Amino acid sequence: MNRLLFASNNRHKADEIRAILGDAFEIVTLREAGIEIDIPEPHNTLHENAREKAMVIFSMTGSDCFSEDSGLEVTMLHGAPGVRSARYAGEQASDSENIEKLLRVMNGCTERAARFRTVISLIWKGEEFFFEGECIGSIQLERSGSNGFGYDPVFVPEGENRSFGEMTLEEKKQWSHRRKAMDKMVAFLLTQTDPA
Ligand code: ITT
Repeated sequence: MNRLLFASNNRHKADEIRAILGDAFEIVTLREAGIEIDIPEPHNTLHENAREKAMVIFSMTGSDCFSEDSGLEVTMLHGAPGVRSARYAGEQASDSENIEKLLRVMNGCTERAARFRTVISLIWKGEEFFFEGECIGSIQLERSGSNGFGYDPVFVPEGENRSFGEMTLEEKKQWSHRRKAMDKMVAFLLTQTDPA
């Protein structure tokens, strides 16, 4: 099985990515690789932050690795919280505090369109490749469900009436921005490696 180092400290992302990949690749998180690091995300774009995370880990390990930066972009907020999604309500904000702020800022708004975006940076044989995915949807008036992470309890993908927070990993996968970006990375890797 092919092993890939995932430059992330977010266990929810790792769980989702494992559910997406099945047996084709073995994902090793930073913690599992014994790497304790909180990589800064100082940039204004998902691409630059994804690159930063992958490059830091590649320069430490020399191993093929990938990272991903994701964000929620709300139309009426001109794309906010965007790259600041994890820190929307403050540097150490919890998921619940971020949702609370979002619902407060959007209080009374009838225009609730939003999308999730993921950008993956893969460092493969010393070269960098980007893969992107998005999921269009809307922000509910209230939370529902407790599955997933981040803004899942308030985000409803277009074509569904349940939030991501009400879905299993398998159900979220059908709609997920992360799955769409991962599919592109896997398609690329399958042209490069033997998944057997
Ligand atoms: P790493 O950088 O260690 O990978 P992180 O949690 O800091 O983990 P990001 O910088 O990419 O990850 O921040 C993404 C934030 O966007 C995340 O904390 C959530 O608030 C939100 N987010 C991204 N994808 C999401 C999803 O599928 N469901 C709900 N919220 C999501």
